[in-house]
Amino acid sequence: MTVMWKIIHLDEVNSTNDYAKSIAEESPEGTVVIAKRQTAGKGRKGRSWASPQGGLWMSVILKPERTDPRLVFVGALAVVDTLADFGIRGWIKWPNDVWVEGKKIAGVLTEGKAEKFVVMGIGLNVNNEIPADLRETATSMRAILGKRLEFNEVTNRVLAHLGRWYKLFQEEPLNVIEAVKERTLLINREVTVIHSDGEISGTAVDILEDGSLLIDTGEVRVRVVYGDVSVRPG
Ligand code: BT5
Repeated sequence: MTVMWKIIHLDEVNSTNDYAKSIAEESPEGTVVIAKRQTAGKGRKGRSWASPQGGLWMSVILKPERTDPRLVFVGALAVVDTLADFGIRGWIKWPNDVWVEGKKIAGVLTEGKAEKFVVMGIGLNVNNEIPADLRETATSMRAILGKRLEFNEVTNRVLAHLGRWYKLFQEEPLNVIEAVKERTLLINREVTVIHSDGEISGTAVDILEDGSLLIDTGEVRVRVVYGDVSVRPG
């Protein structure tokens, strides 16, 4: 079923994800919260997400039949396709980042309440400044194209692609996994996966049907379900 989007626009909020979670149970699927600025934008594991004016900070309320961690890929794919519409080549860095020209341009954070709702937060640097401490590692659509973009056009594109990938995901999640594999940076690259209890280094060889990353250490093949992947240079 195609989702109808209903957008709530806010000037400022701590985090669109937190706001969306607070209204999720009584809101229909397809409710979208967009804020001009977030004062406490968040990434995974308590990290912060810089959210000055000019970027797309949005959270989408979804109500899939089952909670599925692979849903995060739907957000990343929507961003990659949006970038392509504006002539930018983006890559998915498993599991939840989008990179352009060696820098991070977007991140996806899914949260939720099992069997009730999923809130998919997407942060995409569009026209915003990149804070000084992130300039080595982050970029924006404006920085890549050398011009400001029509913000609403970017938002509409993200939502259109999101609706399409979400529908495909519900019909057949494996199509989504295949699409991620085609757009990922990591396959055949040397990676280091940082876990809560250590690190594994090796070659990323595949993304499996369950969305996990398969690493070949030279001795064994390890399936990484969730982690922080850093691509080792060289
Ligand atoms: C993410 O976390 O990449 C998920 C980011 C999700 C942000 C959206 S915005 C709308 C919604 N509301 C929220 O509160 N959050 C979501 P993670 O993989 O943990 O990456 C976080 C790291 O990315 C930080 O530690 C920084 O190194 C870097 N970072 C922070 N802000 C950035 C930015 N604007 N652009 C690029 N990199 C950034």
